[in-house]
Amino acid sequence: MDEAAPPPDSKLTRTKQKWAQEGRFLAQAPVRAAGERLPPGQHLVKNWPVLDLGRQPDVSHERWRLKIGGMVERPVTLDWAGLMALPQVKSRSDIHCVTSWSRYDNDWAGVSTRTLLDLVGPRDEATHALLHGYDGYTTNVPLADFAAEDALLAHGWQGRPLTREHGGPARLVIPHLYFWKSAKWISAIELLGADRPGFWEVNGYHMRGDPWAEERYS
Ligand SMILES: Nc1nc2c(c(=O)[nH]1)N[C@H]1C(S)=C(S)[C@@H](COP(=O)(O)O)O[C@H]1N2
Ligand SMILES: [Mo]
Repeated sequence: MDEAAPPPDSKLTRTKQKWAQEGRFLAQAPVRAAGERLPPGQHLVKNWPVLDLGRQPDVSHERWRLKIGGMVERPVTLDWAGLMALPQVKSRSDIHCVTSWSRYDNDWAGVSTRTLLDLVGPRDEATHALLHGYDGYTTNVPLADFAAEDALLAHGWQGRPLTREHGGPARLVIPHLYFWKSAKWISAIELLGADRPGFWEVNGYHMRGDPWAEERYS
C-alpha cells in the first residue's frame, strides 16, 4: 500500500477548528431522557464478556500494521511506533452489546479517530468506513459515527494494555453504537463513498446500530 507522511503543517489544534467549522462529521446526538444511562432492553454487567468469531489472532507489536485507505487523500500504513507517536488520548465510556449486556466506566487509552482522519484526509465523497479485523471480521459505520469525539483506536483499558481476547494490540471503540461496530484486532480502515454491509450486517444486523433507538436488526 502506498505510504504518505502527514503534511508538515498538520496540527491537532488546526484540525479541531476545521472539524468545528465544517460541522461535517457531527454525529446526531442520541435521543434519551436526561439522566438515563442504560439503553432500552439492556442489563448491566460488572464483568467484561468476550465475543468474537472464535478466532483470536495473535498479532505482535512487531507484526502489527494498520492500513487506512480508500477514499482518502493520503493513504497510510501505520506500524506500532507510528501509532504510539500520534497524540494519545484517554476516554471513559460505557459499552452496550446487542446481546443485551452493558458495562459502565471503561477507561480507554489510544488515538482519537479524528487524529487518524486528519492523517489521511478523507475525500469529500467519503461517507462511510468499513473496518477490517485480522480475523477476517468486517463492520461498517457512517463516517460521522466513526469520527465521534469519544471514538478511538484503543490499545489500553483500565490502565493496562488491551488483552488479546478483547482485541489487543489495538481495537476500535465507538461508544455510542452497539459494540459489534467496535472492531477488535483492527487491520484496516477503508473509507467508502457508499454504505457497504460488514459481517454481521450481511447477516441481518443493523447498518447503524444506535442502542438508544434499539437499532439491533434491520
Ligand atoms: N475483529 C472482530 N471484532 C469484533 C468482533 C469479532 O468477531 N471480530 N465481534 C464484535 C462483537 S459482536 C462484539 S459484542 C464485540 C465484543 O468485544 P469484547 O469481546 O471485547 O467484549 O467485539 C466486536 N468486534
Ligand atoms: Mo456483539
